[in-house]
Amino acid sequence: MGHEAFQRAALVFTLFDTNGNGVIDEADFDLMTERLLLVAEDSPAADRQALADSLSGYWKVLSETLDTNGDGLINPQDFRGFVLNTELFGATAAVFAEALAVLGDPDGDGLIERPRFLDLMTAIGFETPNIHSLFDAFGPDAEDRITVRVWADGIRDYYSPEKSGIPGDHLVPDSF
Ligand SMILES: [Ca+2]
Ligand SMILES: [Ca+2]
Ligand SMILES: [Ca+2]
Repeated sequence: MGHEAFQRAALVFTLFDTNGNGVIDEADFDLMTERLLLVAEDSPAADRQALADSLSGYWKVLSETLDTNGDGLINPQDFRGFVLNTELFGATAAVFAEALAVLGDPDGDGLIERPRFLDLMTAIGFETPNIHSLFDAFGPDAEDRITVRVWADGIRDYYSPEKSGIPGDHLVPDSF
């Protein structure tokens, strides 16, 4: 796994540690779900449910594979092992990627406007300048929109250990 992928993985850990106590547990996923659904109040109920399901599924995979001592907590060392398991990590991330990208498109026209993208990514915990850089790297159209497909693919790439020099690298702060 390249340096960029390690940095992206480390950033994912800090983001999923939503309450910032240094470990990931189920409460972090509940909080992340709550924050995203608050942004996506106008999305169809099925899309909102899909997001909630994808995050609870994510937690289920994490806890079943990484919480070896069964205390309900996952530390950064545990998490690194998961990220190296590309098959498991990729499949889990792909479900989340689809569900998250769809929340960017409440009217279902396949396009995501920048403010919505900013709100969702802010809810996850990314920094504003990094979010704008990422959106720009996705090549928005003349009306400053990207497609759901481009974003979903971008999220999957973000989680792919073999990828480097991708738009998602814009999410890793220079100081990270
Ligand atoms: Ca936590
Ligand atoms: Ca544990
Ligand atoms: Ca739309």
